[in-house]
Amino acid sequence: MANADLAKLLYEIADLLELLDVAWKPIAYRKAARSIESLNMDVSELHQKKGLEGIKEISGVGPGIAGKIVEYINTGTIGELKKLVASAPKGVEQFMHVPGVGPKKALVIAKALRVSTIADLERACNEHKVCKIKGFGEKSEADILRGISIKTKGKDRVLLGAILPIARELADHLRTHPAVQKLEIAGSIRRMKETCKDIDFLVLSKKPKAVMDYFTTLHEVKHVLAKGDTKSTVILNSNIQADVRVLDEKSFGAALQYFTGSKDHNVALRSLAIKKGMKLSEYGLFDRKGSYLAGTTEQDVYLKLGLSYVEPELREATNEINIARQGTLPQLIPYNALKGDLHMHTTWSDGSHTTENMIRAALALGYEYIAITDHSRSERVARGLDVKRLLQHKKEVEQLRKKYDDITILFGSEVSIKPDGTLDYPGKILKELDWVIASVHSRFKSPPEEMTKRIIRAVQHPSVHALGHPTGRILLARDPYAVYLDKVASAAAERGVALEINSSPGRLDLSDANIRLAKSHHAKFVINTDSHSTDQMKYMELGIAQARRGWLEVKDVINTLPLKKFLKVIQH
Ligand code: DGT
Ligand code: CA
Ligand code: ZN
Repeated sequence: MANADLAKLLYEIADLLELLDVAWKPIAYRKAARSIESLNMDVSELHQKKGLEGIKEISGVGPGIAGKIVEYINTGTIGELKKLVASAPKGVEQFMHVPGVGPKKALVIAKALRVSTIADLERACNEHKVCKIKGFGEKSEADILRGISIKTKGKDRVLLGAILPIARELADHLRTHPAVQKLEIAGSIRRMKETCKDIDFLVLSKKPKAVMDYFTTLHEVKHVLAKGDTKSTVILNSNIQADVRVLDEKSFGAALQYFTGSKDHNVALRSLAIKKGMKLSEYGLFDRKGSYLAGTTEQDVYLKLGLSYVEPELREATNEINIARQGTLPQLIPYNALKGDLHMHTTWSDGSHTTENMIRAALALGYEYIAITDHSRSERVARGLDVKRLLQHKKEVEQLRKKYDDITILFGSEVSIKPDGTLDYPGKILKELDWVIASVHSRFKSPPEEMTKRIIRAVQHPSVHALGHPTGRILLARDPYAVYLDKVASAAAERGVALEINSSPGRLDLSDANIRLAKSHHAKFVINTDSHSTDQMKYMELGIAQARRGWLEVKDVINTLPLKKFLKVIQH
């Protein structure tokens, strides 16, 4: 059982209690939800081992909530939640999950308009009924519409960070079957797109029927939607759809090319083939008379079309085909190019693991250097460090350096950028730090001129080395804030401040398009995980993928530098 599912229910109870104007309890439920989220073991396992007492030992979980948790472990539901949902006016529960609405507004809307479905609410916004409710305006109406579109658009997509491990595990499982000679993951996952709709597998086999039988009866499979001779579609236990296609040797490469997409890349490639008097399909590349030219490997297909090989991450029809014709595609940054991770949190602020745990994890990954960057003092919910605790933490790091001399540990901070563009510690304190990331954590809704000015002011501060998650977006949940990134990138480039590519699966901020934009303004980049626990350090791969989708090379990314050079570059 996933702790995340339970935490979600607890958050929901908190929201509903708040809606019903119950005092204190919402805070208690949220606190418990947060502890469950960052718990290092499965709650049901904990319950099995230690019973109710074990649950009560979780920090922030009192006896009342512990009882609810045990109820969830035993029955899969919480009676209290059902009761609360029933007592809230119809529709409220759905509305409050629309980004930008929340419990309070949801209640007002449901009462004022007597609407009970998201579709009704959308219609009411379009008919300008919402802006007429007391306390709402045209801006909040537009916000709600945007929230609905995020919610419905994102419905069928899954974060790459969530689908990739599922796809890989299933791929490994399928590869064990003797009839499977070769298996590749195609589609948006192979392109490492930040969100994906489904899993596309391609299998090379002489025994398609055996492969179909095996695939459709795997224990990971919940429903079989279609089972054919060479293609099947299933829904996995994780509710994700997966397709398998079986191919023969001669068309495996052509099919891999075709089913990797993107659709737009394929359209451009096919029209190039036509121009050259050839025909390209998922079965192969053929000449005018229909004789087979290529198809066993993707490389052959691109080569015969007169192109250099196009890496999957570049196949988005952003001009890669023209540039491949000239043979001048970038040498993309390799997946093993990074020498350090420069954004991570510890138990000093809102991380789940100690500084020492994080250092050990970084050592295990073979890094030459890392930076410890807990939150600054204004981030109260994230237990940001006041000056006194910051200096205490620094002492701890100085001690740990003696114990771990195989890795260079920079002592830094993720310092919040205040609304006026000043930083959350005085200049004298910032000078004590080896590495400073400046990030926006508040007032996301300022007009773009203001936000741009605010961020540029921070970037120009002499102590800042990097700009954290530069657009603040949360995938499938929150739009980026409005900011003129070209101007920010130029200012950063001028000051030698790196723009972060935050590898956290729900951020991947900067986006691929923004990376290209920033690069065109001569910005340099740093790829970090922003880990809040040791296991999140593995997400670096996603940030590198994003950098590759943004056409970056080794020279664009400062944490590809070996230690000495890196330290030189960050000296201001
Ligand atoms: P997704 O699944 O929405 O995250 O994105 P993809 O790119 O994986 O799309 P999907 O699964 O619908 O199809 C996989 C690839 O197959 C797609 O990238 C290109 C190719 N493909 C599928 N349908 C068509 C089509 O109608 N025309 C063309 N040219 N290619 C297609
Ligand atoms: Ca797909
Ligand atoms: Zn952070």
